[in-house]
Amino acid sequence: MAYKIVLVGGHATGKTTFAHMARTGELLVDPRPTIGVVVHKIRLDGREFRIWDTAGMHKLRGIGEGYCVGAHGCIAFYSHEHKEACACTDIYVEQFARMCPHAPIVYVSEREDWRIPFRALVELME
Ligand SMILES: Nc1nc2c(ncn2[C@@H]2O[C@H](COP(=O)(O)OP(=O)(O)O)[C@@H](O)[C@H]2O)c(=O)[nH]1
Ligand SMILES: [Mg+2]
Repeated sequence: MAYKIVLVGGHATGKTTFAHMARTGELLVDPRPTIGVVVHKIRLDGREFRIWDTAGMHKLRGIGEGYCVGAHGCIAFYSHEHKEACACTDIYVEQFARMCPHAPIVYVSEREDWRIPFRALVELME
């Protein structure tokens, strides 16, 4: 079984860069705003995760909170460099919590080792 993990956060809080790092181990040069959602499969510690990298901008959010359906966990992104975007993160976190009241949410900020939030989620999910 693969865990479904939704990445939420305001624009430019680092979701796509984080997803790229988790997939490739490399920093993403020149990321573009995400449109709707992009789903990636990654493996860590013998587990499989499907990570849903959602758009931060309201106009690009597509079905928005609909992406949360059936999620096992959430990673919420905050950025010191984009403080105004953090208010959006709060809104998306609230939406996630409404849609998936029993799924854990972990919070990340800049340049964190991508494995840490996944391991924290596994502890909470299992
Ligand atoms: N300082 C810093 N900048 C980051 C980090 N992650 C992403 N960025 C920069 O933030 C901008 C937007 O990143 P992106 O991953 O597209 O954000 P998203 O909109 O949340 O998907 C880019 O210029 C990235 O280089 C990080 O961990 N630290
Ligand atoms: Mg993005």
